[in-house]
Amino acid sequence: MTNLAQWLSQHAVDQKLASVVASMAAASVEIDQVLRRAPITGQIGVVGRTNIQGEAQKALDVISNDVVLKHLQDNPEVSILVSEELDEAVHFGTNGPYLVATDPLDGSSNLDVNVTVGTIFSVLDAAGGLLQKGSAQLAAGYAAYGPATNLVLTFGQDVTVFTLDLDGDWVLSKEGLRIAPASEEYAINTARERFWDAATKGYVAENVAGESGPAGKRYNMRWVGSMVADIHRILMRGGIFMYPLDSETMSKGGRLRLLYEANPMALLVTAAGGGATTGRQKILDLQPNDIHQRVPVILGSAEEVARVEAWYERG
Ligand code: P6P
Repeated sequence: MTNLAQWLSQHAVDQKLASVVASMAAASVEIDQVLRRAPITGQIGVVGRTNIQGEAQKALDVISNDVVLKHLQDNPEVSILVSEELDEAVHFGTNGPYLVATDPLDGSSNLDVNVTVGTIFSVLDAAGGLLQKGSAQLAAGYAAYGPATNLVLTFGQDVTVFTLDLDGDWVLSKEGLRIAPASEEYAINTARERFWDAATKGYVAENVAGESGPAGKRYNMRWVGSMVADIHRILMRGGIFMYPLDSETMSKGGRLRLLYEANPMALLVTAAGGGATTGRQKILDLQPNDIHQRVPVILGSAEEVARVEAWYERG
């Protein structure tokens, strides 16, 4: 069996970049260990603070952020950290060539009910500054803490999956992951239908119409409420994830964050042959204006994403 270190070496990944990915992988192992014992150690629950997003910070949000911070500040190749849990970017004072943007624990509201959550990260050239397009990412990935703990990585071309073994080693479990171009599954929070725009309503209505409708096939709907869980399912068996701009999120630009949720997931899905759009623009082409900027996110199987884009083109 090939492990992460061997795979990175065999694929001649730049050693400094590989060390950044390895640091995030090591942080994810430590976070995995914390999560799996949290109900025993009592680390479930909120800390009575809100982050810049205005969301109640869970104890595990703060712990996970501290774990990532520890691993990255100990890596001389990383000079800047942008985190969902930190109002400002952290400058480590090194000349490290890389910037890491991360959501240390995405979906943490699901922890109390033992649903899959994850750590999402994006690696960029620090010289490019804090506000770079997603197309400039040098690597992106996530750890999914589920029945198995997976690490899903891309350096822009292929998508590779590792599974955490019982001895704490990341073992290669899938290479060259490709996302199914078509699908019969869509993921959207349907409780928000009253806020949706015409394009979202039109696309979902076609799916709900099933075999006798314009889509000509029966669809199923899945919404975990944990982006990493939904995206992992979509990468593994196809589908589309939608958090479109709606009348309620309009004022904030969307729900999900560009630098450390939308961009890394868009690079992964695109590298696997899928599509990633706001509905009107490719996510990877967006020019960020703030490190915590929110954007609409529609990504997944190419044919499904194209149908949504066609709805937006109708105006
Ligand atoms: P809603 C989790 O808080 C998150 O950021 C994503 O992981 C998830 O896809 C989304 O929000 C869920 O949002 O509005 O359905 O609770």
